[in-house]
Amino acid sequence: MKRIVLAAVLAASPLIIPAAPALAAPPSSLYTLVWSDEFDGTTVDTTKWHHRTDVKRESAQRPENVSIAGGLMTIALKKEAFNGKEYTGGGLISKKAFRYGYYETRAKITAPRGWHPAFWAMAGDGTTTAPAYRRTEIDGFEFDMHAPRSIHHNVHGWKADGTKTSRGTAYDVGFDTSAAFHTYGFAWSETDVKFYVDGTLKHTASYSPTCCTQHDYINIWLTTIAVNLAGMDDTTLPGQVQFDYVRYYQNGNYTDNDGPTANRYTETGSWTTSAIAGHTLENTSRYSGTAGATAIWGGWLPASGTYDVYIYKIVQPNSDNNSRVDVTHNAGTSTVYVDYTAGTTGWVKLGTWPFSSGFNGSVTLTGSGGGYARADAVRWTRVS
Ligand SMILES: [Ca+2]
Ligand SMILES: [Ca+2]
Repeated sequence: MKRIVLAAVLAASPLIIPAAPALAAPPSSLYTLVWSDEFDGTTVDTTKWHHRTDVKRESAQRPENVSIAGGLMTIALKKEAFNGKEYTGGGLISKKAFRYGYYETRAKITAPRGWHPAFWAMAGDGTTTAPAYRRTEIDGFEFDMHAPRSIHHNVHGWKADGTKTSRGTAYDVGFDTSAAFHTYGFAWSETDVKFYVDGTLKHTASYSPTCCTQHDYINIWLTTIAVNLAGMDDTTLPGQVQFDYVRYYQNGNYTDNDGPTANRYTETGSWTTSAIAGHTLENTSRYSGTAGATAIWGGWLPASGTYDVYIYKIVQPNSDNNSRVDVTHNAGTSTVYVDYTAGTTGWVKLGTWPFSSGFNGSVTLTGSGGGYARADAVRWTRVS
């Protein structure tokens, strides 16, 4: 009966549903939102954000140019003298740094010729775009507004000397970025970066660090500066770039013995820092020749579920040929023995087990004394 009534209503009043922009989302349901700002307040949440305050190219960046209202973060683009420049821009840089996962924003860009709006990620705090420690740079979008429909997706690997290697693309984004909000996302994994616009995969760039792109931790930048690549158009200033939200999702996690996750790493017995690099190329591993010395990686999981668990094995002739690895998970503790003298350096899958969300589970490596036990990193990758 209800079905008939509904059908009658639909027949009587034909519904015209406007075409909505595609809803963007992470690449799979195995990703969980772990950090975001919806910009719902009235001021910048300074527990989450640094202001961009550098002076670069044609503009100086000012906190005064960033405002939060109506669920949006707006960067005002002005012609005004400040810090030696004729223009001012601005932006926000997340205080928290992230690694692999899916990053997404929704933005509307009303910026004239000469400006450079961007949604990107790189280690830094906004006081400079060239900190000595920057390594991976991923550009979810960059526009140079003399060519306002040309979107750039890049992966740069910065070296300590300020040079870089780059991979990327530019193409016609297919719409007027000032006419409506669109979503822009990128999924960073150990081996590639996938770029999305309005939920559609547009480009895949390889990520294969050898010298300068280091699996490091990156901060999210939502910024606009003046660059004057082909003239400045001041006739429509002040311009603005608006962000509806920024969201970061993970489908697993890592615990390393260096970097921001090192606080989940502990040791017992005698360990020494090795000159041998681990998974993160510039960072070192640890070793112990003492039978019974342990290295412990604590877990932090983005969601309850089933995870593949891996340990990073550093193969050397003098390594421990029988390290005991105990994995504590929701179904108990499972023991695996790993020969660090055999095979190739890289991730070794220990097994697949259930874990709860949050701080949960651990991996403990125990040296046998039969060569040096070597400790670096553990990885959890959600599979269901
Ligand atoms: Ca919002
Ligand atoms: Ca390490």
